[in-house]
Amino acid sequence: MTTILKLGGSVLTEKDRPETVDESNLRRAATAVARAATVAEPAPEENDLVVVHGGGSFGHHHAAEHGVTTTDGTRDPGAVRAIHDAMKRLNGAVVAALADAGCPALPVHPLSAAHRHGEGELTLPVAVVQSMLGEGFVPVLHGDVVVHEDLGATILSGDEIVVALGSALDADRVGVCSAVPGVLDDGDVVARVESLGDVEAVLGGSAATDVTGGMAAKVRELLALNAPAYIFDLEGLPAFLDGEEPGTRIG
Ligand code: IP8
Repeated sequence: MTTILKLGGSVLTEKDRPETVDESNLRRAATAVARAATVAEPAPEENDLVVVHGGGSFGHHHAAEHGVTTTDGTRDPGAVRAIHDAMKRLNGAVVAALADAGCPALPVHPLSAAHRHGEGELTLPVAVVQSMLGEGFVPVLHGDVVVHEDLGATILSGDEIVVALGSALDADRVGVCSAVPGVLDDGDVVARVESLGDVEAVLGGSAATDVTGGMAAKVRELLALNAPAYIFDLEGLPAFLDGEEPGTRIG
């Protein structure tokens, strides 16, 4: 069983304070992940878990400062390093929290392996992730800045990594732990979204435009996966890791 879990940057960091980890949320998430990675049932060797985390107040802060997005690139190596180094600091904090909780976590930095080319297609080699899983480790990847043919370097979001890994590893389940308990329709969690039509119907009745756009984009990407995906909040994380279906099921 292969599970991919995205821990949202808005869960792990304090969004409005540059480079500030939300220590209590991080500890909560790490405890739940460590438990799932080490429980006897199913045996850890039959239970491959890959963690991906977002940028929160680390990557996004520096990306905005340098005007770098998923489509606006930079050729300034200092800007690339500033964004990447911030993400490495957050990744270090996440891996350390997982390790403290007893999880065999190891860092994987996309800048050193992934790139975009052609029309923006992503190549993300997964051999190292597979080897880590084979040896019982829990790889921890993160949203990053990556080299982009003809644009210098652009942002690679954690969501894109989740989708790429989902296909490449033929994942059985995908979980996205976000700041909200699922796809919301007038404050109520929608149990299941099965098509783009459902997304539009539901998110049409939702709150702020930027939040809606973010959630709609997330849902659209997750619908492209073969595996069922779930969007939930920290409250739902232990249930997801136990094989239950918290929040909204996508697909
Ligand atoms: O928070 C973005 O990842 P996301 C990573 O998953 C950077 O969109 C470097 C801003």
